[in-house]
Amino acid sequence: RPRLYSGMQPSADSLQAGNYIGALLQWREMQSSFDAFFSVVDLHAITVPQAPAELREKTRRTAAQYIAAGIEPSKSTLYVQSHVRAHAELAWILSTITGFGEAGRMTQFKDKSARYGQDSTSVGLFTYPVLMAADILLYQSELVPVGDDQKQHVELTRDLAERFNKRFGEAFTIPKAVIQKDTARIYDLQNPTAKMSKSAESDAGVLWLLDDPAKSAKKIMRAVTDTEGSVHYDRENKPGVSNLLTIYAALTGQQIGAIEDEYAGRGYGDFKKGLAEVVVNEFGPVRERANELLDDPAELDRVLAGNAAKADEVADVTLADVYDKIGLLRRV
Ligand code: AQP
Repeated sequence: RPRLYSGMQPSADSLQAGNYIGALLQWREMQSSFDAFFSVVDLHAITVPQAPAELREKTRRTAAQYIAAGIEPSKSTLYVQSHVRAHAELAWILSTITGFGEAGRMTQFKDKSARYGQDSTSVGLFTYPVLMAADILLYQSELVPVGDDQKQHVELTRDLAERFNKRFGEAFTIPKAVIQKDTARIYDLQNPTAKMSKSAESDAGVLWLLDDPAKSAKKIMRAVTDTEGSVHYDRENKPGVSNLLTIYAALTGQQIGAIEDEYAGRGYGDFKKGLAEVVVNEFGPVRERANELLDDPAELDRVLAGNAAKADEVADVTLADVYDKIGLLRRV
C-alpha cells in the first residue's frame, strides 16, 4: 500500500468542523487503501506560544478525536510527533539545505508573523515548513492530503527532497500533495469569507467537534446568511448559505442540488434546523467516543506509545540513511 502522511496541530481543546470535514473524513476514507501515518504535530504547535499543561491535554484530546472520528490505531499509525525523535533530527539536517530566501517566501509565515509582530515571531515559526518536510520525508510518503494553504509547503518539501537526492544520493521519495476539494473547505459561520479555524478570534462562528450539541445548534441558528431567503449555492454572492450547504452535503453525503431541492420554497430557519440536526447526529457520537477515550488517559497513552514505536521503525531507517549519506560519522 502506498504511504500517506498527514497531521494536525493540537492547538485547541477541540477540533473544529473544518478539521473534521476537510481532513478527518478524508483520512478515514483513505486509511484502508494507504499505509497511513497520522500525527498530532505538537512540535509544530509550539512555534507559537502554548501553555505547557494545556498543550499536553490538547495533544491527548486531539489524538482522542482522531480515533473517535474513525482513524483506527490498528490500521493506521496514529502517533504524537514529539514521541518520534527523528522528526526534529531530520528537520535540522533539512534546514542546512534550505535557502534563507526560499524559506522567506512561504506565505503562511508572512501571514502568521504579521499577526504576531516581529518580536513575538519565533525562528521556529520561520522553519515550520522545514519540520513539515521532515515529517513527510521520514516516512517516504507518496501522498500528503492537505488544505490548499499547505500546497506551498509540500512544494518546498519536494524541492528539498530532490535537492538532497541529487546532492547526496537517493534517500527520499518525492511526495505529492493531495489538495482537498473546494467543497471540503469550511468557513466561519459569522464571517463566511474567512476559513473556520481553531484559533479564530471569536468562538461564535466555530463549530467545535466536542461542543455541547445544544450549543452547536444555537451557533447554526445564528449563522450569518443573507436577505434573499432562498437556499441555493452561490459562493460569491451567498457565502453564508453556501457554507452551510457545504457542511450539510459533506456530513450527509448528499449532493448540494438535492439539498437545494429539499429546501426549495422553505426559509432559512427550516434549513438551519435541518442542518443543526445533521451536525448534532454526526458530532454527537464522535464526542461521546472521544470523552470515553479521555476517561482512560493511561490506555490512550499506551496506544500512542505503541504507534510511536511503529513510526520509529520506519523513521529511523530513513534517518540513518540520511546521516550516512551526508557523511556524519557513525556511532559504533
Ligand atoms: N476551515 C477548514 N476547512 C477545511 N479544512 C480545514 N482544515 C483546517 N481548517 C479547515 C484542515 O484541517 C487540518 C488541520 O490542520 P492544522 O491543525 O495543522 O492547522 P490549520 O489548517 O491551520 O487548522 P486550524 O483549525 O485553522 O488551526 P490553527 O488555528 O491552529 O491554525 C488540515 O488538513 C487543514 O487543511
